[in-house]
Amino acid sequence: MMNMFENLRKFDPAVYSLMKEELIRQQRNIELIASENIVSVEVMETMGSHLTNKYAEGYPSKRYYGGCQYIDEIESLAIERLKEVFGAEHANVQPHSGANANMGVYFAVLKPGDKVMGMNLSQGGHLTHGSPVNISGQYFDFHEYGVTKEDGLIDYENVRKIAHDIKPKLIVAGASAYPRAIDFKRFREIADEVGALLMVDMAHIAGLVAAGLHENPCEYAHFVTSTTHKTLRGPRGGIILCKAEYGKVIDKAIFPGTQGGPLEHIIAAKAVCFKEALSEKFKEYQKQVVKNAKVLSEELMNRGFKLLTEGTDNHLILVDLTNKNITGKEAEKVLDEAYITTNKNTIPFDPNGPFVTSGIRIGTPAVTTRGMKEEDMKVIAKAIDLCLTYKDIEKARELVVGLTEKYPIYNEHKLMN
Ligand code: DSN
Repeated sequence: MMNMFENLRKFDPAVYSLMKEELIRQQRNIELIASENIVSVEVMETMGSHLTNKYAEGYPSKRYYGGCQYIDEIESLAIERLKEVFGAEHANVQPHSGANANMGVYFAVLKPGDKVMGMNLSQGGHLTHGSPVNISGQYFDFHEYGVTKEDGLIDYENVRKIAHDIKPKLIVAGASAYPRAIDFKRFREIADEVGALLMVDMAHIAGLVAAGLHENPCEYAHFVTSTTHKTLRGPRGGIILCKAEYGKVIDKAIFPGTQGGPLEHIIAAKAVCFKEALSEKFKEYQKQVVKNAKVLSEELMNRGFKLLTEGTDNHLILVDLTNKNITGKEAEKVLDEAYITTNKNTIPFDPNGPFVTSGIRIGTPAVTTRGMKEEDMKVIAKAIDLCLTYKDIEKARELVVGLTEKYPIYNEHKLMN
């Protein structure tokens, strides 16, 4: 079978060999980072194509460059498929990332200094939801809400209270480390009570929403942003969905507001991802992601691990390590030695800072793409326990290698020799 990167191998052995090392790492390791996934070869082929040669500033049939007739069709296809996946009225497929998508919405509806509400980063929010180190927190007057100490769930009454106190122009809902379903309807009610707009960043759960396994924020929010590479399993990139009345202002905020030329090779790969997301197979995949996360959370709890909210409704689990005498940073390192990839993560009210943390975040999208099921989650829980409780890295590694050899990635396609 043909090596997909044969020309690169001959021309640039330095880059080729590092890419190969990374492929070996991906094959050997159990990928539990909740925001990562493994794209199809079809998505990968489209990303690595000649479409990267084309400039196409503007939008389909309104470009600032000639020669865009096929690019226009590709981008229109991506837009129509995306609208169908989420039942949205308007879609913009040009944001280069989730951060750019969020910035696009802010630029569309806010002025510097405007009041906004977002979820506290160390309680599950996102950097771009008003963190003081991010442009969002520096240009806008963000006020944070969070979860309760008692149960780790979003404190909706407190959200309402803050909203009434400060009267924000925009409320941002959505999280990057929250294991439970988010009540978008309730967020919209609160927004309406104070005359605010509602933006939902559904990056983590977009695949679940597409499969009907989580309430669809498009029903309630004025704006919905997402990445395309997490549970949605597409190329690395961003999208914005909105009500038709905001279509023009959103498009303008992305181009020319905050971006230049769109990445049409990525937009084409997004179109391929959306076609995948419309399939029955994709729904089955997402169901398995959720089932796997449930089993993994139960197995971890049975083994004495403390989980935020004592379980999960979605694809991710937040492990509170405070009873295990190990920090998140140390746990990430120990697990990596056993070929288990996770990320350290703050837990709500974390006594340690963001570089050390007291938790790890675990997700099932990538292992599910490899074909792993409930029985395999039990093996993963055992391997994690061996690492973090019994410090038996060698035994854990044996379990991991057993699994990753059983479920190879890109098996039928020879990517690299
Ligand atoms: N950095 C992503 C994550 O890991 O959740 C969010 O953008």
